[in-house]
Amino acid sequence: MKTTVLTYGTFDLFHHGHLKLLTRLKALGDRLIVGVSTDEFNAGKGKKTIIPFADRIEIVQSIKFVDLAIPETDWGQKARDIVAYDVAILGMGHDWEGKFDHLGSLCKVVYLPRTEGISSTQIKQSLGYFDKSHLSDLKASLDTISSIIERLR
Ligand code: C2G
Repeated sequence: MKTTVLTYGTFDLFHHGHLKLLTRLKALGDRLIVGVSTDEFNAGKGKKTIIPFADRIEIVQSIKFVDLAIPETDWGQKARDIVAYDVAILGMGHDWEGKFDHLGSLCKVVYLPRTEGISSTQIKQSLGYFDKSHLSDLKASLDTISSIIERLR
């Protein structure tokens, strides 16, 4: 009897926090199904992604231990997916703690610790830092570093 694990996410700018979570979820069972939020569903979450849905789901499906990637189109689909795929465990990062407990009547619901120090939002902010509006800040920092080096010579 295969144990199917199910999770959902945006997986924008896929990073090691996502990978670690998916790795730990797969270790809970034999089959891992990942719902990837569509761009339209993300708009509903108030999330604008950098990477379009088609590319985000292709990346997730390409992960060798992900058995199936499916579109996530609405909040209500979790219950349908749990039944349709005979899911034993729904797993999410702990930022969702408690939000899906109501699905506990259909399957086990677990929340795993997030990976600290990385998030799609942080990556976007870092990318934003190097746009032209920050060049003066960057130049000032470089000038400071140069003067410190001069003094140390
Ligand atoms: N995550 C993590 N560590 C991070 C970042 C994210 O463990 N440093 C986890 C999140 O807790 C989540 C999963 O990776 O379980 C996907 O994160 P997001 O792409 O941010 O997904 P989110 O926008 O939270 O969408 O219906 C549920 C939603 O689709 C979840």
